[in-house]
Amino acid sequence: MNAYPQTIKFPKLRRLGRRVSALIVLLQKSPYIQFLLPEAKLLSSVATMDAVKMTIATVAGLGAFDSVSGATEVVQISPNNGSDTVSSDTDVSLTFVFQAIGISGHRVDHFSVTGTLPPGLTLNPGVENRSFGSISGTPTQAGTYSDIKIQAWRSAGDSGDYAEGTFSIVVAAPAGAATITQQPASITINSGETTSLDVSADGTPPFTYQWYQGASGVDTTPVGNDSSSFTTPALSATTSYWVKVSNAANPSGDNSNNATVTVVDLFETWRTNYYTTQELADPLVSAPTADSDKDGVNNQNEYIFGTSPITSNVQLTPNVSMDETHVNISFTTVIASGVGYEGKTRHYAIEVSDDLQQSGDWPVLQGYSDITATGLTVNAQVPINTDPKKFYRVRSWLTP
Ligand SMILES: [Ca+2]
Repeated sequence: MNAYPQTIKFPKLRRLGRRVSALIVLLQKSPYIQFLLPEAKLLSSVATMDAVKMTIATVAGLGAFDSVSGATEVVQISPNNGSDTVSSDTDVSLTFVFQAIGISGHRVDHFSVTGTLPPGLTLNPGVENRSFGSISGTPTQAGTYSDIKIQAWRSAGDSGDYAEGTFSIVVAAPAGAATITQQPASITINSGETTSLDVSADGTPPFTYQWYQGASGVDTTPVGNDSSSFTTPALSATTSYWVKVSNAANPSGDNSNNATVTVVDLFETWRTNYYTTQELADPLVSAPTADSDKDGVNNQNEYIFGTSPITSNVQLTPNVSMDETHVNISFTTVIASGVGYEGKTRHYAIEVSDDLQQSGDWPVLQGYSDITATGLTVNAQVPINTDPKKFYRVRSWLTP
C-alpha cells in the first residue's frame, strides 16, 4: 500500500550531494519513464488534470514501487492516494485512478469491477497491458457505495492470476442539497386501515416530494402528493413505499429507504381462532361467505357482530314491540374485544324502510345513525305514524 512517494529514500539521495539532480534526470530517462508514459496518455484521455498530476507523482515513487515484493493488490492513486475510500461530489466530474502493484512485469491485461458503482460512473475500457486503470464520470446520486471490488487480471478473461482491492466510493451531496434526515418508518396496520408515512429532509427549501409504491429506487408507481407526508389508501396486503426528496441543489433527489406497511388481517386471526387447520383449508366451512353453524349469518358477519361462527346463537336479534303510540326497538351492544378485534370498535345503526326488499343501505333512523358499542342496551322509541308498514333493522360494522 505504501508504495508511493513517501517511501523514496531521500536520505540516501541526499548523501549523494550535488549528484542528486543528475540522478533524477537519469531516472527520468530510464525505461520506467517509458513504462508510465503510455498510462499518462491513457489517463489524460479520460481524466481531469488532477489525475494526470497524480500519475506523475507516482513516477517519482517508482523506485519504491518496484521494491514491493509479494504484494498483489489494487491501490488507489487518485483522488485519495492509498486510501480505501474514494471521495467525490454529486454532479462533479470524478476520475478514480487505481494501480495494480506486485504483479509480475507490472502489466495488467484488463480490470474488472464488481459491486454497484454510483450512477454516472463507469470503468474505462481499453486498459490492456497497463498497471493503471480508472473509473470516471459524473456521479449523480449522493451516497456511500461500498464493496466495490476492482480486480486486475494478468490474462484475458476473468480467471487466472489477479490482484484486487476493495473500495468505497463516497458521493457527497452538494451544498444545500436535499438530504433525508428522517426516513419514513415501517409500520403494522390492520387490514382495511390507512396509515401516514412521513419524511424529514435537510437542505435549502423548497423541497419537492414524490412518493412511490414499491422498492426504493423503483419509480414506476408514483403515489400521493408533493408533501412530506403520505397517507396510504386502505390496505389489505403488505405494501412498501419510498419517497424521493429533491430541491434546486439536488435535482436528482435523495431516495429514502423502504417503508413497509405490514398489513395484519384480523378477520384471518379471528377465523384461525375458531377453526382447525383442516377446516381453515375448506372454504365451505371457514370462508367469509360460509355459514358453518347454519344460523343464517355468514362468517364475515359473525365477525362483525361478535358472534361465534361455530355455535348457532343470534345475540344481535333486536327486540321489537309496539304500544299504542310507539314502536320500541331494543338490543344490547357488544364491545369489540378478544382475538381478532385488536384496535377495533364496533358500531351500530338502526335503519328503516317501507320496502323489505330494498337493497343496499337503508335510510338511518334519525338519532341512531352511529351507536358505539358500550355493552349497554339501546332502546329506541319510534312514534307510530300513518304509514301502512315499516321495516326496521340493525346494522353493525367495525372500525377502523
Ligand atoms: Ca353462522
